[in-house]
Order: sequence, then C-alpha cells, then structure tokens
Amino acid sequence: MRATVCLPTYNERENLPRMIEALRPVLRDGDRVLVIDDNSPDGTGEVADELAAAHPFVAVLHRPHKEGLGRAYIAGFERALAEGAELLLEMDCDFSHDPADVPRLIEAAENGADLVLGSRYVPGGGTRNWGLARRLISRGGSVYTGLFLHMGVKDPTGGFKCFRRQVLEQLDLDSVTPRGYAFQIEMTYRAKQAGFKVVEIPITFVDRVVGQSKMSRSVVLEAIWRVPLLRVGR
Ligand SMILES: Nc1nc2c(ncn2[C@@H]2O[C@H](COP(=O)(O)OP(=O)(O)OP(=O)(O)O)[C@@H](O)[C@H]2O)c(=O)[nH]1
Ligand SMILES: [Mg+2]
Repeated sequence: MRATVCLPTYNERENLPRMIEALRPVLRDGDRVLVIDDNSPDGTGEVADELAAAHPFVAVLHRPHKEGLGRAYIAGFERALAEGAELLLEMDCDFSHDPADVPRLIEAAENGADLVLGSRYVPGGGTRNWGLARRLISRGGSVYTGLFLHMGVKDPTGGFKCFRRQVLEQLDLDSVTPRGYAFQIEMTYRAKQAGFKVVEIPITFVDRVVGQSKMSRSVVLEAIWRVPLLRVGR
C-alpha cells in the first residue's frame, strides 16, 4: 500500500534535510513525504522546496500562517488523500520519532490495523532524555484522557501514527478543530467511535536535540478542557 509521511514543520530548517535523508532508505517505491510548512520564519519552506526539487518522493504544502499542528495535518491529509495515498503517517520533524520505526507502523497497518499508534506506554516503549516535568505531563495526560474517554489506549497524546485512508475519509476532518495534544486525542477517539481497529506498537520517544519545541501551556490547557467535551459529544 502506498504511504505518505506527513511532516509538519515550523522552524525546522536544520532538522528537515537530515530527516529526508533518514526517511529515504526506509520508504518503498511509491511512498512519499509531504512537508507541510506554515511559512516558517527561519526559511524551512525554501529548504523544503530545494529538497523537493532534488528528490521526486518529496512534496511541499506551503501554508500562509502558523495555525497549529492540527490544522497543518488536516491540510496535509486532504492533499495526500487527493493524491491517492492509501496509508497516511503523522510524524514530527525533530527526531523525537525515529524514522527507522516507520516500516513497523506501515507493517501494522498492512496487517489489519486501521490506525496504528506509536506508543511510549506499552511494553517495549519509552522516552529518552525527558525531564521529570515532561514525563509527568505526558503520563498525566494519558491518565486524564483514560478517565474520560475509556479508549483502552495507553498513549493517547502521541503524534507518531499511521492511518488507513478509509479512516480519514470517514471522519469529518473539517470539523476537527484542536491544535495540539487534543488533536491527537480527538483523532484517535473519533476513529474508535467509528469502530475502526486501533493498535499500539512500542516506540522510544527521544527529546529533540536541534531547534525549539512548540509545546506550550496553551496546548496543555486546550487538551484539559476539550477531553471532557469529547466525552459528551461536542
Ligand atoms: N506546519 C506546522 N508545523 C508545526 C506547528 N507546530 C509544530 N509543528 C511541527 O510539528 C512537529 C512537532 O512539534 P514540536 O515543536 O516538536 O512539539 P512537540 O513535539 O509537541 O513538543 P516537544 O516534545 O517539546 O518537541 C515539529 O515537526 C514541528 O516543527 C504548526 O503550527 N504548523
Ligand atoms: Mg517535538
């Protein structure tokens, strides 16, 4: 099945060329990378254009403003679906997600999962180089989400995923509005509600070395108020 790795970028000019190089050997013929850049002030968009000119498997979607991860992914999904992708992956461009894990996510989808989650909290998974505060926020987010949504998912806030195209076609993407962690939670919740098969596979999440995190207090707060609302169907 043809896969497209959707790679949102905001100020990742140092990471992006290395990421494309790292993805190249793990992708198969017909697989693609779609960079979704929100007009990064550091010029990541131009770097992406140069990479796309050099590598036929790379394409770029330029967006005019930073609107958060959720909107960037939805725009990328719509493009990749229109271009015929059968599997659509979400992945960060900061090497927190190991490109070498991409074939395992794809394999799990090809073996019957509708949505594959790279999971830090199943046996064999974990985090590396994260301080206590980040570990607590992440664990707390999983527990909080579990209390309200009962999804049976150990790592609902993760952003290393592989969707079968049918899942994205069936969910009403335009009505998915969150930007940060809440986006990840809502996509998985909606997939579960629609009866799709969600499978977690272990990954190790490594804190970024280069560039700056866009994680913010507002991203955490958004998840805190949105998760209970999801439960009541709003
Ligand atoms: N296009 C686009 N990409 C974004 C936006 N916000 C973050 N990203 C990208 O999304 C990926 C994940 O963002 P990070 O800044 O690493 O945020 P995070 O992974 O939630 O937080 P950390 O774990 O602290 O790194 C990276 O590739 C970012 O460049 C955005 O508003 N638009
Ligand atoms: Mg990150």
